[in-house]
Amino acid sequence: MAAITLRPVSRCAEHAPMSEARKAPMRSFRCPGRAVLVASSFVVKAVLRTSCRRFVARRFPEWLQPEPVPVESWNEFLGQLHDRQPSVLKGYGSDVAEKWNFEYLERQMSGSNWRVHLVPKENQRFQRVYGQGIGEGLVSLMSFPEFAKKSLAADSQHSYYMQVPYTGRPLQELGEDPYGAEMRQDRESFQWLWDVAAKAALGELDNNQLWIGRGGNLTPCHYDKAENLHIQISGRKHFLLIPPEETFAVYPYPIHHPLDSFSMVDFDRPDLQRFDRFARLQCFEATLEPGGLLYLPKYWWHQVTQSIFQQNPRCRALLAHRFLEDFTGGLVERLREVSALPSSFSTARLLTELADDWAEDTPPALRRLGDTVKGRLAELMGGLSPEELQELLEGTCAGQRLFAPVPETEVTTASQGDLGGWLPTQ
Ligand SMILES: O=C(O)CCC(=O)C(=O)O
Repeated sequence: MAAITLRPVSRCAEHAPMSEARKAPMRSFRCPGRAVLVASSFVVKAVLRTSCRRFVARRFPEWLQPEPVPVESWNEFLGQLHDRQPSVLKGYGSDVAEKWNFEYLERQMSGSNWRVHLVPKENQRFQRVYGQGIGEGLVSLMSFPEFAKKSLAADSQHSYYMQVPYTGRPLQELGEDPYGAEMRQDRESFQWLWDVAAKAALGELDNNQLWIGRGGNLTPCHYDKAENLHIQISGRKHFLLIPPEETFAVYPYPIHHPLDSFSMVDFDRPDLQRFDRFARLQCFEATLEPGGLLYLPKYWWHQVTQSIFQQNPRCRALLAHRFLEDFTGGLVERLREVSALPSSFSTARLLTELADDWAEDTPPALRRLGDTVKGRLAELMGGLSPEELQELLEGTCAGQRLFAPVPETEVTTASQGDLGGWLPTQ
């Protein structure tokens, strides 16, 4: 098969370049811990914000009222990307919205088996990492017709959610293209994203992941190490977004736990005694309609829910245009990113371990470095005491060991850029 090469197209060239965007009138957008300047178009936004607020008020308790993510014009959107702040652009993402329904996808994806997440219907939590004692569910390979039939069956015991690569590295590694001719052609509709990525210096694209479901599913709160542009093709999705600065209010699983990029808090039924900082969480919300594009910066925590229309179980498809993950790993790189808490958290943990384990011969400079990182973390988290910080680093928050050692179990993971479990059977 010919390699799938995707070249930038000129759709964005019609729009003003970034330098123009920066000249637009500016206003302040409140974001926890900092003020970010963005340009604005007041009239449209006022309407959008009102509907967003009504929605918010229905879904969240008084103490968890998210701010809406700004819905921007093209230039403002680029400005937000440039500042690495989440933002929504309406009406850009999808020329294919009308035709990507279950019937069309079934025709175009009939030649292969595809990776589908499968969880008990009563919880519908697709946390992408499964195993005994970790999370109920699994990842299974099935044909598209089987997936469509099962996910639409009212009496099914399970919920189904497909997550497959549409372009990028996983397909190139595969060496063949499992999509039908028309769906290959559809990739042209998304090529303008390359221009967006280049303008905002988002880095190298790794893959596009296609998420397909019938609605009602929940992807629990987690963060990714990749910059992400989400395009809603059909149906509607709600994103709850939490800045990296709030990491410790969402209580990540302890480092090295299979779910260590996930929050331990059940957002629907938070245990506020155990997770008391959750009650002070500052978060944002975005609702994506077909054609909507969300910029989700790396390290931002997100919980995603799909809307469901009982009368009309249409397909909900979302394309996640995902850039190379941050695997730098180098200490210097990590320290440079000290405001991106999850990675600093690992660094602090590592340095603490070093300092503790090699008490005799740990070079003083390394110990000082550990203390500096810990100090900065405590500061960023709003002035935690050294004891509280130590508790978090050790995964013993709320005064009790949160996890017994992970049980001997096979862990099925389908998270982040790892699409390795997906194989065609033809
Ligand atoms: O759309 C979803 O349900 C999940 C998307 C997501 O969490 C991601 O792309 O990281």
